[in-house]
Amino acid sequence: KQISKISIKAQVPTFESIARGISKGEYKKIIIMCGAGISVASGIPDFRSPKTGLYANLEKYNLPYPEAIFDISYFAEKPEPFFTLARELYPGNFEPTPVHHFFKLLEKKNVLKRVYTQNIDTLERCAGVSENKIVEAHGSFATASCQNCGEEYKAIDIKSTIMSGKIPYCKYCEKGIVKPDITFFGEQLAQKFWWHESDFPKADLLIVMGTSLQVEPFCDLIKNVPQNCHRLLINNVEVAVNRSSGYRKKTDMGFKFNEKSNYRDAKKIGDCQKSIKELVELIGWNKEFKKLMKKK
Ligand code: CNA
Repeated sequence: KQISKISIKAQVPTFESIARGISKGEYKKIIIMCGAGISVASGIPDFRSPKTGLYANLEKYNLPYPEAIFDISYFAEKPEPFFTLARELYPGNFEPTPVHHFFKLLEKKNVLKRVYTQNIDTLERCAGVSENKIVEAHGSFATASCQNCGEEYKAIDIKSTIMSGKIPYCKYCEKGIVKPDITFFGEQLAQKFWWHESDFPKADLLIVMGTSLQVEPFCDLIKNVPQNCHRLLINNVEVAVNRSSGYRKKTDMGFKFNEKSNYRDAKKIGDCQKSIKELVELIGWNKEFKKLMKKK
C-alpha cells in the first residue's frame, strides 16, 4: 500500500510503467522527438540504417560525399541530385504509419505538448496532427522558396516540375531555383525549432523514436527536459548522444540512454511500429487507435 502511494515518477521507469502512467493520466505534457526511423514502414528509407538507408544507396546520385545531397553550397552548384531524391520523397506518395497516428491519439487525449520531428516527409500532418503541435525542425516539403528573390511557394506549385524531372525555377524573378524549405547543412534551422526553449522545461515525458541522435543541435534537446522528466527511447538499435562537451557529468540527465546509472530513462529496443502498438495496448487505447487508423 505504501509503495502504491509513491508517485510513479519517483521510480525508475520501464516501458510498462510509462504505459501505466499514460493510462492513469500522470503524463500531461508529452514531447516526442523523432526521426527517419518512424517513416521507414511507409516506404521512405532512413539515412543511416546499414544496407537499406539512403547513405548506403547513393551511387545513383554520384555525390562527392553522402551529406552533399543536403549541403547548401553543393546544391547551389549541382541541384540535380537533390531533386532526384525529392522526386522520390515528395509528399503525397506515402501514408502515415501507426506511429504517426499514435501522435494524433496523444493530441486527442490532450496530453501532447509537441512533436519535434527531424523528418521532412510531412507524415505527421498527414496523420492529422495539428500544425501548432508539430515542429518540423529541419523544415519540410510543405513549402518552398526561391533561392534568389525569396518568393514563397506551396509544395503543389512546384510538384509537377519536380515530378517531370526538371528543376523548378522562380516564375517571378526567372533566375532563382525554387528549393523546398528543407534545412540543408549550412542553413539556419526553422524558426519554430526555438519553441524548444519554452517547451522542454515543461515536459513530463519525453519519447525519443526512430532517430540515431546524430544530428546537432536537434539531438542535444534530449537533455533540456526537467531532471524528473521520464524519457523513453523506442528504436531498433541503442542510440546515445556521444558528445561529452556541454554536459556536466557523464550521466548528466542520462543523455546516454544505455547508461545503467540513468535513473529516469527507459528503452524499448525493436521495431517502433510494433512497440507503439504494444504501448497502445498496454495503455488501453486499442479501440480508439484502430478507429483512428481506419479513418485515414
Ligand atoms: P537516421 O540517422 O537514419 O536514424 C534513423 C534511426 O532509426 C536509426 O537509429 C535506425 O536504426 C532507426 N530505425 C530505422 N527503422 C526503424 C524501425 N522500423 N523501428 C525503430 N527504429 C528504426 O535518421 P535521423 O532522423 O536520426 O537523422 C536525421 C536526418 C534524417 C534528418 O535531417 C532528416 O531530414 C533525415 N531524413 C528524413 C527522412 C524522412 O523525412 N522520412 C528520411 C531520411 C532522412
